[in-house]
Amino acid sequence: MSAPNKSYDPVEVEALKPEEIERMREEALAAFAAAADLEALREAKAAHMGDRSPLALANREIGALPPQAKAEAGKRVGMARGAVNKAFAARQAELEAERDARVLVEEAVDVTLPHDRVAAGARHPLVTFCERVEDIFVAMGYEVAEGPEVEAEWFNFDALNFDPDHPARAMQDTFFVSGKDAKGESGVVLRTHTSPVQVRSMLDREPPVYVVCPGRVYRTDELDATHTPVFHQVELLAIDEGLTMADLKGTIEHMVTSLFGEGLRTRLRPAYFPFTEPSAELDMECYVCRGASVGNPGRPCRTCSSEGWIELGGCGMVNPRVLVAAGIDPEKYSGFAFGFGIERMLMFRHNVEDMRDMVEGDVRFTRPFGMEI
Ligand code: FA5
Repeated sequence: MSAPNKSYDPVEVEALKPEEIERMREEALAAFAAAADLEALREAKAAHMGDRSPLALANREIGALPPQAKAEAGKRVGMARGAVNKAFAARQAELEAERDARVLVEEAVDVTLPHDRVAAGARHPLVTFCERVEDIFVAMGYEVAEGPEVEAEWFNFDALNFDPDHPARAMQDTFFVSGKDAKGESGVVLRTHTSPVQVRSMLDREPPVYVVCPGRVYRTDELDATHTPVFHQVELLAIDEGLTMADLKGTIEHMVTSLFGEGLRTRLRPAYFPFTEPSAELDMECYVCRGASVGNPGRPCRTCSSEGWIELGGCGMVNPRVLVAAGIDPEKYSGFAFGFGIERMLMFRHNVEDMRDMVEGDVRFTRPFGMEI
C-alpha cells in the first residue's frame, strides 16, 4: 500500500484512475461471460474477485488517500465491485441452470423401457425340497449338521464299520482323491454318502444327539434316467437312551405325513448296511394310488410302477461298533439312522421321469416349480 498522501490528487494514484477501474470492471465482466462452465467461472472469480484481484488491490489503495478523496474513490471502486459481483452471480445462475438441464437429459431414466426381459431366477427345486425336509426335522428339535464333501476315507468307510477288504466298500463306487499313504493312513475320497456326518456329529457333541445332515455326495455311476454321479442325500441320526426301531419308524412316518399327506403306511424290509444293525430299506405306501394299482391292469400307476410301495431309503439301528468309533458308550446309548436320496424322492414326488432333467439346468424343467424362495 502507498504511504499517506497529504497533498492529494486521486488522479495521481494509478490504480484508482476512473479509466483503470473501468478497465478492471470490463475485464472481469468479459472473463465471466467467457467462462464456459462452472469450473472456468470459479477460476475467473478467483482472478477478478479474489484477495489479489486488481479491484481488491485498488480498494486497498483507498486507505492511503486523504479524507476528502476517499469518498469519491471508494464510491468508484465500490460500484465497480458491485457490478462485478452482480455479473458473477448472474453468470453463475446461468451456468448452473445449463448444468441442471444437461444432467436432467444425461441422467434421464426411460420409465417406458421394458424391465422384464431377463427372467428373475429362482432356487432349484432340489434345494427347496432339501430345505423342506430339514424344516420338518428342525421342528422336531433336530439340529442341521454338515460335513466336508472331500472326506477322509476313515470317516466315509472305516468309522462306519466298512472293513478294509469288506465287499460292502464296493457297494458304493468311489471317486478317490488320494489313496492310503505308505504308512496305511486314511486316504481321501469324495464322500459317497452323508453317513460320515453321523460320525462327525457324534464326535462333536455329547449325547443325546439329534441331527439332520443334508448334502451333496458322489459315486462313479453313469448319468442316466435314474442315476447321477453327483446327487443329494439327507441323513438322519438320533442317539439317546432307550431308542428303538419303533422310534425310527414313528419319526419317518411323521416325515412322510408332512411331505405326502395323512394316512400313508410305511414298512421296513430287511437289508444290510455295515453301520446299522439291524438294517432295513424303508418303503412308503404309494401316495398316488395307495395300492389300488396293484394287480389292477385297468388302473396302472406311474409313480410306483403299480407296486403300491415306494422305496424311500436305507435305515437301521446304529451299529454299536460305530458308537464305539465315535466315543459313545453303547451300553448306555442306542440310536437310529436313516438316509435317502433327494433326487429320487423329488422324482416320485413330482412325477419327474428322467433324473438328467434335474442337472441339465434347463429352465423349462425348473419353471413349473415356481418361484419358491
Ligand atoms: C446309503 O447311501 C446309506 N448311507 C443310507 C443309510 C443311511 C442307511 C443311514 C442306513 C442308515 P444307499 O447306497 O442305498 O444308502 O443310497 C441311499 C439313496 O441314495 C438311495 O436310496 C437312492 O435314493 C440314492 N442314490 C444312490 N445312488 C444314486 C445315484 N447314482 N443317483 C441318484 N441317487 C442315488
